[in-house]
Amino acid sequence: MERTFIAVKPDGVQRGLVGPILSRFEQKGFKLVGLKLMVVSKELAEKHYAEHAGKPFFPGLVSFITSGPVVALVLEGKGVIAAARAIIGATNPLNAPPGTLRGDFGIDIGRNLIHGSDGPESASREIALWFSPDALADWTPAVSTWIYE
Ligand code: IDP
Ligand code: MG
Repeated sequence: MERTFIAVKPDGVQRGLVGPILSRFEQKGFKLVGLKLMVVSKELAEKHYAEHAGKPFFPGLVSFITSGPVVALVLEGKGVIAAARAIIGATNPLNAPPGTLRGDFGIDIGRNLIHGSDGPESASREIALWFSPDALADWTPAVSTWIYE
């Protein structure tokens, strides 16, 4: 089973969208294995977004992501990395179709509500960066056999 790292960014928390966002992943059938609310340090923000260091939007991105609490989670399921990106939608919310989280809830690229790992390497790196292994729960939802054949 694959795992991915998701974060509801400060705009999503401030706007009271944690519940609706988490619901979409739960309703799809993905399993929560890690979940916490935290204010992100500058150090963690810069490590998390290291691939964007040096880009014009980087300083604003780091100050935005550290500006209030985020909700960090790890999801597990078949194909969850790509499926979560599809549920989240395009980086620019105005290009994200209705039905995606960014398409339904966002307008500006710098207020696009959610982060989701973009591949297996970034998922492993980001999960290790945000969660210690003992903070992730190994469990089997009672409904598993009604989601997977
Ligand atoms: P992603 O979140 O869809 O994976 P990335 O290209 O990895 O998009 O960019 C990381 C985050 O940086 C975006 O979610 C967005 O918040 C911010 N960002 C990306 N490009 C721009 C930009 O051109 N202007 C402002 N913010 C940007
Ligand atoms: Mg990205």
